Amino acid sequence: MNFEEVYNLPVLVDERGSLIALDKISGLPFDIKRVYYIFNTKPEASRGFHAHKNLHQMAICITGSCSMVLDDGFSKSTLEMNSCSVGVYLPPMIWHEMHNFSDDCILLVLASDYYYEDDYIRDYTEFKKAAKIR
Ligand code: T46
Repeated sequence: MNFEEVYNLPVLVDERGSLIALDKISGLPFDIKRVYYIFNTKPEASRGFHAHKNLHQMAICITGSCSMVLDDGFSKSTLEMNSCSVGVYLPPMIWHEMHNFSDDCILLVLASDYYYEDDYIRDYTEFKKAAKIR
């Protein structure tokens, strides 16, 4: 992979506890237009299995754990997500899959644009072809 996948998010700690604020100024590589979160995922279920053509995203496991497979069409890596102070950056044209959700997993995702189904590549063969000609 030729991009920085894992971001250690800036934690503001004081005597009351901790707070993380995310925007472009604090290091996020895009402006946020949409936020969604995934929860109550069935133990045997996996999600994702697509890449985005133009969307930039940051995924943060707020509670619990899951694993994230990243694939740029040439190499794959698997990241264990179990910290609310670590963000996984999902730039365009990265095939991603989420597996092994714990019961209590809440996966927060910050996105650079609104939801457009046209932005998804959900076919792996099509993704591999597109990744090769970039
Ligand atoms: C991604 C990974 C990390 C909407 O209507 N609006 C939305 O903003 C989103 C994200 C989804 N949807 C609808 C589309 C489907 O009918 O919600 C349903 C489930 O979406 P999907 O099957 O794409 O969910 P995941 O978990 O496979 O993928 C999601 C995001 O869609 C995707 O952009 O990168 O999480």
